[in-house]
Amino acid sequence: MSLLKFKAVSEPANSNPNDGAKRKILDFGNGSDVIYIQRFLPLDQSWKWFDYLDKEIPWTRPTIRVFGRSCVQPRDMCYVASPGLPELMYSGYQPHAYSWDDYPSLRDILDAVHKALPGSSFNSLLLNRYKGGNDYVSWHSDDEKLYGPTPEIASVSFGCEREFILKKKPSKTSREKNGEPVGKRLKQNICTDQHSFTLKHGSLLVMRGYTQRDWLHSVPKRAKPETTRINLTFRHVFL
Ligand SMILES: O=C(O)CCC(=O)C(=O)O
Ligand SMILES: [Mn+2]
Repeated sequence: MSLLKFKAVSEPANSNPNDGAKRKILDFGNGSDVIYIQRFLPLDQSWKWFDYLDKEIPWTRPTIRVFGRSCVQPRDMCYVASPGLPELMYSGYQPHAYSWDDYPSLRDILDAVHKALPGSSFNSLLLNRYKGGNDYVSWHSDDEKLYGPTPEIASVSFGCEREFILKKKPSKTSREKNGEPVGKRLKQNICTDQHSFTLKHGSLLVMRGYTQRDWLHSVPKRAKPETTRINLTFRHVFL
């Protein structure tokens, strides 16, 4: 049985209805933090954008390589990037980079994200579409070199609510280096080694600092069929 416990990040039942528009900053320690704004975009505008993205984006479901095996990625994707950036490559797959000019609504969503995060400048976007509960993204971190040592990743969600889970990467070597008994450390970290968010329609979640270096994240499968969810992750690629 795992000693790790979830810390679910959610609204208490008697919370103020305006609280959803507020930003919550969760400090995960050691220079990693996450911002969550549940009601980042107005709901009606978010549904218009959901319909636009669902219909207009040239979604593909590529074949990727996982542990040396070819498999169809368990969700649809699309990639948009500013001109002149290095190509993105993940799991042996190089997606075509579409232009922001082809999808004007993406610029409007990007503007809203930039307004919420002054000082940030995102120049690429990975879009994911989960067509039901069977679609998912497995444990990973977005720690590719082209995003730099402390990537800021701004994630906007539309449609069906899904669980987004972060768990700390195992760091046995650093524990051993510190000379601490492993069992003691595990007890101290209880309730803080895993965090779960229910990402709402129109929400914004931002991973910052060392979150990609020290944490993994996933959107697990669901037993229920579920409706479609679309997620946009804005990133900054360094030249
Ligand atoms: O769908 C999500 O919320 C996360 C997607 C993600 O982690 C990714 O595209 O790297
Ligand atoms: Mn990711």
